[in-house]
Amino acid sequence: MTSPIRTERHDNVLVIISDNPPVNALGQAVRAGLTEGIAEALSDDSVEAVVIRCDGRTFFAGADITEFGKPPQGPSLPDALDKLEASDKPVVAAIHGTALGGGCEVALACHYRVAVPSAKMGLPEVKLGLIPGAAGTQRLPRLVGAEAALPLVAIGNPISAKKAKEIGLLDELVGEDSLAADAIAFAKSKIGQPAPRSSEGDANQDGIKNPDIFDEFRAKNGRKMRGFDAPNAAIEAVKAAGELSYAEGVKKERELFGKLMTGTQSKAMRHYFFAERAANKIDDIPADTPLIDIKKVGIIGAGTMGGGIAMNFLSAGIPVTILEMKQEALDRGTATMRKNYEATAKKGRMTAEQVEQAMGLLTPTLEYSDLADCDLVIEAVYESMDVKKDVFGKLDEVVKEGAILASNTSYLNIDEIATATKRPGYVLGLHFFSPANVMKLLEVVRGEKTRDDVLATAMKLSKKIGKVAAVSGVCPGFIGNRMLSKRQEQANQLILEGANYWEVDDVLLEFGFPMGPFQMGDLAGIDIGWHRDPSKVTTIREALCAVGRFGQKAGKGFYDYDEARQRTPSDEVKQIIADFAAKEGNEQRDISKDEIRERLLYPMVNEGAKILDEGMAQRASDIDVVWINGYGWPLYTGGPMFWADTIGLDTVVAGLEKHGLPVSDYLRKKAQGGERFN
Ligand code: 3H9
Repeated sequence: MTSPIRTERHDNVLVIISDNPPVNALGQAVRAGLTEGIAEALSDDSVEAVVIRCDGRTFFAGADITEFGKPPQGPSLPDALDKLEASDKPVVAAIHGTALGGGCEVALACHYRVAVPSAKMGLPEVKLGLIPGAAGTQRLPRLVGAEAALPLVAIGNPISAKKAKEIGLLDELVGEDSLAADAIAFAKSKIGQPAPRSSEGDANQDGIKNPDIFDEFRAKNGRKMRGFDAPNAAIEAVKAAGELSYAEGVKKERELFGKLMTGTQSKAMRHYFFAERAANKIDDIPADTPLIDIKKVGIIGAGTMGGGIAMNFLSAGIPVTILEMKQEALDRGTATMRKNYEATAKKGRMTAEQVEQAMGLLTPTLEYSDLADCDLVIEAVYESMDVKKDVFGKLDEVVKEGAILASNTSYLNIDEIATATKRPGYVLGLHFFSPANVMKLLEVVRGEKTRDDVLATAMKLSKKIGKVAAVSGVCPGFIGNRMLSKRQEQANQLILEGANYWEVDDVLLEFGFPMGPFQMGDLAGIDIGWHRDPSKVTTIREALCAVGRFGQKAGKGFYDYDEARQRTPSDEVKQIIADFAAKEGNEQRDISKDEIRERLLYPMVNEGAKILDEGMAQRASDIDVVWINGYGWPLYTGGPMFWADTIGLDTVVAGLEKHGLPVSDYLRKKAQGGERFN
């Protein structure tokens, strides 16, 4: 097998080049090649400096994740990097693309780092439930200080080359198109100088002088880190870099890394990494299916949903024409979009110029005919089959041939909507989640007649607008809401049987959800879909509406809210529920947290199994992607289906049976066969 590493001589500089597509992951052959390259440089007296760079789209994007969990094959990355750093000839990392994880650690072990301005650097291991394992947690703080290292190691977002230069992670920015030559020139300029080694630096004194930075960091990022093991280990490792010798610090890192690698969280998060990428692929559609060019998008409805959807395209530089029925609604919708952009700019995530750029791509209109030249039109109008069919009929008349017509419906039948047009092949569902400019998930609903190129275009477009897409077949509620309804059924039933509604919420919070079903109800508004007749009470929600408890916006719903929107359980609601339960003839009893958790979550797994059995989801991991991105299922459990695999499908079946809940044949068969979903 040919090595992915080759060397080139440029005068007295040896250039070690990796060519390991797609992302130059640091697999065994790359590590071996790097080690050989350094040995070659050291054994040749005519070589006076070394450059390490990569071909293809990026510098090393990290360790090869597919090797994790398999027996290790030497040389290990830490060993390879120690050899590299020990070189007495200057070694320069020449960075383009993304130097991530192990790739960033390669750069840290080099004596110097230069990069093109578009490059990014980072240690995203926490996103895989890990911390850097090739001394990154020890070299980085020594190089840039603990305070600058903390967010990189414990939050894991990459930083721009400019920022990397500012904090001292990069020595020099070089020409965007002249990296190879500039890096060689840089290396030559360092010949004869003592090699600076980041394992020997001591810039981390900031963490010693002000040890509070660690607690402050924890306090500031507590919400983001809640439930995750890796960020705390990351903080511990960075702290150790200040307190221990380099060798002891590395030992500490190795211990923490090893524990995380064998734990359940990292397994789940690595599952998710590949799940997200798999979800974008459609099994029965060839990868080279020609796509439809989407140069202009139409949106129908400038309400919260329509406006949010439009912002996705505007932010990606795609012009949008947005249609409303009345000028006032159009003005209100456009003003809200501007306000949202300006709020983002205030937080420093956009420049004022970018706000104007985005808004400049928006054309508001009251005329259907203005949508004629759109390549894709998405309707986000009222959830009624008649209304949707009417809209699609009109669209079919005015919008050019070959354009895609999409519905943002969250549960209506796309096939029926498509019958209102003469182009059912060009109809599909694009189910965005609210707030649509923020939530990552896009459920792409494949109708019976949806053409391959239409679906493939939607998947590609989803990436362009920064969404994580998963395909669903046509069924009520698609993947996400269909499973949610099973959880909601149990939540409603549990409070009638005696569980306190705040306990139901708390069980889900403890599991790792950002909120429970009753908090969610309060946030969305209890009065959604209410008939507005206080004398007609057939559900608990109607009983709450009847006494003006409409949710957070009214200051009271299931909970009472104070000025800071802090919730407190309400005696009034407790009484309403008890009265309602008595009226329905429900016997009240104490219900344990375990029972609550099992009854909320196991029926979802059962529904997920049915969705798979019916072919409504392509793969179990797609269901995990939907729930993690659309409903706040905790990432560190890997999603509902991976979580079920982790606790065992037989456990789920036994739990469902214990609580007298239905078990699908598909789930039962899998459990009996000792199989997993993923
Ligand atoms: C680490 O480094 C641990 C060390 O500290 C310790 C060692 C001791 N390995 O995302 P894309 C595949 S942990 C294997 O669609 P993009 C990916 O599955 C690692 N495969 O492209 C996909 O395959 P397919 C720390 C990998 O342009 C294909 O490459 N590093 C790896 O949208 C294209 O990927 C990270 O966590 C990998 N490391 O984004 C970085 N990375 O085509 C992880 C990618 O079959 N990677 N693949 O579906 C990324 O964030 C993105 O891939 C990147 C490119 C930004 C680089």
